[in-house]
Amino acid sequence: MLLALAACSPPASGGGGPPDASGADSTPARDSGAMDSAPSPDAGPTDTFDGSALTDTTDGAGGSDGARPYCPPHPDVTTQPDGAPLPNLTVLAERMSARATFSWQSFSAASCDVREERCVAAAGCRRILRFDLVVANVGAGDLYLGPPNPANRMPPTFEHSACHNHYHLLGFAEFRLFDMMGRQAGYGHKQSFCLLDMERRPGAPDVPRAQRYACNNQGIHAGWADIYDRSLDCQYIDVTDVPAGRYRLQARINTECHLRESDYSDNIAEVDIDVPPATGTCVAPNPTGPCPAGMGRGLLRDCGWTATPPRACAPGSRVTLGCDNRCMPPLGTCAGDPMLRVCPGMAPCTAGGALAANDDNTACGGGDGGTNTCSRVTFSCPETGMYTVLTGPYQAGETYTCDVAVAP
Ligand SMILES: [Ca+2]
Ligand SMILES: [Ca+2]
Repeated sequence: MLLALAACSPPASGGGGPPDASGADSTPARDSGAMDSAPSPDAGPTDTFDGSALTDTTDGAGGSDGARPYCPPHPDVTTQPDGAPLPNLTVLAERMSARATFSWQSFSAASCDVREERCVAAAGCRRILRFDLVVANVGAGDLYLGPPNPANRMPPTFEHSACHNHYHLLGFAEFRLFDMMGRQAGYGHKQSFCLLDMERRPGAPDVPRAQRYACNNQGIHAGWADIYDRSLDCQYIDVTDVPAGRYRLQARINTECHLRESDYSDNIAEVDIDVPPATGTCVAPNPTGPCPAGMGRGLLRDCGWTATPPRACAPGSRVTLGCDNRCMPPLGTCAGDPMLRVCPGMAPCTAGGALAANDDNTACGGGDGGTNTCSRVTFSCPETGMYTVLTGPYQAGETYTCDVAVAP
């Protein structure tokens, strides 16, 4: 299913942080390109948490509108008819800390996290605090964005990501870490690509049982929640330089107020979190090794792949291959939701070193809510005249078939 999700590789655990209860990803697969993150390096705007949590100190504009405490005057992009009940998004604070983990991760300079999103301060070995962001619609009406297409994804609200090849909704969420003196110690920034129904909220009246919105028709139904799993790109704060101690983790959503809501005062959640002393360090990613709990999702993961025997090609020639018998011309066979990565030479490679990679061949059928979850890539044969194809399921451990064929 998706385009570019889970980030990189899953290094050694960094010490005694909050227990990683999960063991397995409990969240449903985000159906399609999911989301991403954003430009804004380590520092980001500064803010303080105490007192004026609802008063923006960075964006300047806005503040005077009582109904939108920190909203700059941006247009909203939702499409509720006039008079229809409005949605109300809120962050579930307890879910931020419930599965928080500290770990070391090696970021290549070519990774989207570094190259475009700048979610970490620099390439190399970084210590990151990963956590889930659960955004519930507790309002009376649906949040509705509709199909993601260029017609309604134009600047300044939406920005095209060359790295992930899809449109980012700007100003979806910001994360900050404060010390107990209220000083900002870390910053993260995420831009949603895909808002959808992922979890039905218990207890809400008249909540439909079936998911209504997905990546091809985006929104969050009243009574449902969207989940940004901790394994996703940029769903973290870089804490490499943060000393051990108690901190306050803050998430703020709909920061630019592009999404129209009935209440903007509940868009900030804060939870205390203990940063343990740093231990361990990055371990070299092993693309064909097992995936640590919660980290085995998406095209960029560096675990859970299966290597196929090296193949030869004519250096410089264009090679197309795939396990995609749902597009013309058919190539190989596909079942489930496979992915492909092509590595130069005769050994498995990390995401940053790949010649090409693909989750869903969206050229036909579409992966984002469409029907084609099969994979196909085209790349230039490297100078060595050898390449190695890795295959794997979108979600590590799931059943899939990816019998690769090379186009004649
Ligand atoms: Ca709200
Ligand atoms: Ca796929």
